[in-house]
Amino acid sequence: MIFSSSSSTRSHETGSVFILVLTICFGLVTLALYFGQSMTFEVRGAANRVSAMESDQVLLGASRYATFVLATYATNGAIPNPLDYDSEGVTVGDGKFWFIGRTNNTTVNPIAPTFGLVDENSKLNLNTVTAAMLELLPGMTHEFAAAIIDWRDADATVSDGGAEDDVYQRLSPPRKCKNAPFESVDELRLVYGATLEILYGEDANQNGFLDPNENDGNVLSPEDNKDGRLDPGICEYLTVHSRQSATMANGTNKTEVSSVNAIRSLLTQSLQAARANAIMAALGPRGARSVLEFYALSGMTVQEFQTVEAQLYSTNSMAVSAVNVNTAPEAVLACIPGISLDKASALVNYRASNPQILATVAWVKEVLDTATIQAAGPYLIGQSCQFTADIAAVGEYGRGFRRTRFIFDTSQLAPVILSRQDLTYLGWPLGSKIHDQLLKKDIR
Ligand SMILES: [Ca+2]
Ligand SMILES: [Ca+2]
Ligand SMILES: [Ca+2]
Ligand SMILES: [Ca+2]
Repeated sequence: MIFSSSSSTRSHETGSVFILVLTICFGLVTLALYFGQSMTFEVRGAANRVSAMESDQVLLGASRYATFVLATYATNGAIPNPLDYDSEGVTVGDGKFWFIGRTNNTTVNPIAPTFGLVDENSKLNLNTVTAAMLELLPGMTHEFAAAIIDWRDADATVSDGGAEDDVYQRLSPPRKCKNAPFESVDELRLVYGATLEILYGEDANQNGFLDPNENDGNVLSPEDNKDGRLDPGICEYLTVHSRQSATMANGTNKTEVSSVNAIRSLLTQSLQAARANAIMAALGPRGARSVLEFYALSGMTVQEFQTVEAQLYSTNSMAVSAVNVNTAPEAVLACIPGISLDKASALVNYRASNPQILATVAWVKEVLDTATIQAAGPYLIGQSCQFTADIAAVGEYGRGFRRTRFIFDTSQLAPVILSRQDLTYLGWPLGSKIHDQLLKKDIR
């Protein structure tokens, strides 16, 4: 019995040691797995950080490329032709970038990305646009248009339906009405009555086309009408950066179109004296109030007009920040005095079917009658000096996504960056097709 008891104790001890060894082994394996997984996360994290740094460098390279494109193709108010430069999946080192663009043909419903630089002069200038023009924008209300004017005007007089200091003081927390010009379009968020719906509409990620969550009703933010068409907010059509240049690229001053003497002098230099006299006679003693009116009244041929067009300028306050009739979407053109929705649509259709005409504004005379040109002329131009490069960038294997919107001014000798805004927080802007292509290449 004693022997039997000792044998049983040894057997128990062996069992205990075995369990102890098993426990230790299990612990070690757990530790090894934990460290293994932790190192995997560390490696992935490091790879993502490297990709993010790559993306930052790609962004920098893309902004320099945009500067080059504008310096080469955007002199004297010209619009760079998207066929002359790369804007889609451009390779920089191991990364890539895209210029997120807008379609020039607004009769087409955008359901996929467009690539290219965006003309800021295709939009209404928030600091000069009138309340009546603002009210014609899609989704705009009379009250919000009035509040926008009150926000930027220096006085404290409340416009009909608008808001000045007393309204802002009643808010929680109270704030003051700015009573000074807008510095960015996003500043509209501070204006009384602003909602994300009015400002950004269905285009929550501000990429200019319909993403799945922008066409699913209330399933995912934003709320949309699920009609298969993109209904953007007013920010799509507004800028604070459009500004005509008073000088040519070579530094010479442009000619004020309403000055009869200055126009006579320009025409005499550019054309035969007899022809210049005939044009001055056609213009009459009053001259023209806008470049378009000048062309409509002058009786010039398109070729004659093109020899002087780039040198013409108007210091009229609306003309300085006027809309480029060659690039503006239908919704913007419809806000211009004298142009209703049907004439805006006629302009866009004519432009879309005659893409070769856009080097001059002369074509507008084929669509609008002289009376409409006289009313709309001061608000329309054919040149642009500010452009947006809305850049999406990724590093190696499509990782480290970044998006930054640069706005350039080309009125000086070299393009200058006016503003730089990080939009990475809005999420992936290039649709599922490009996303899936990048994922397939991510072999890690
Ligand atoms: Ca005010
Ligand atoms: Ca969108
Ligand atoms: Ca939705
Ligand atoms: Ca819709």
